[in-house]
Amino acid sequence: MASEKEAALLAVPSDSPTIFDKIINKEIPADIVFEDDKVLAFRDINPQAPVHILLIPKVRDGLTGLSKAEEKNCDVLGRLLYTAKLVAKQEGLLENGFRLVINDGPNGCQSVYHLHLHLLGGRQMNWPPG
Ligand code: TR5
Repeated sequence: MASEKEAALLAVPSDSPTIFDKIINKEIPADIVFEDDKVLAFRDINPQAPVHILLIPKVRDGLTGLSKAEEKNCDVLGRLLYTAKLVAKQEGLLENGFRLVINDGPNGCQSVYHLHLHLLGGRQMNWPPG
């Protein structure tokens, strides 16, 4: 069976509803750490660090990925970044730092086509990323 990342390499970019819509609509459970009217943040099911949280816009509005961003999306993009800082603080990551990642498209290893930020922390990160 293909791993999540192998599946990502095979994933076809699509505008169809994703698993994140079900999480937004509370049709499937998620470990939600932050929610307001625009942004939802929940723990990644397959964490790559002691803290691994996904931040998503609650309304996708065409944002299958960052490459689809338009000027009309600037407010929610800013809100996502600022919320990442709030959640990093909530998770105790401000002192030692953290990493934000946006995977985009097949080369970026994106597997879920609903824009999301990965907030990773709680360990030393490496550079360059794989
Ligand atoms: O590969 P990209 O950047 O698209 O990231 C998608 C992320 O969604 C991966 O890190 C997955 O581990 C994560 N993911 C996938 C599912 C899922 C999830 N995180 C929380 N809850 C999840 N559920 C319930 N189902 C998933 N298929």
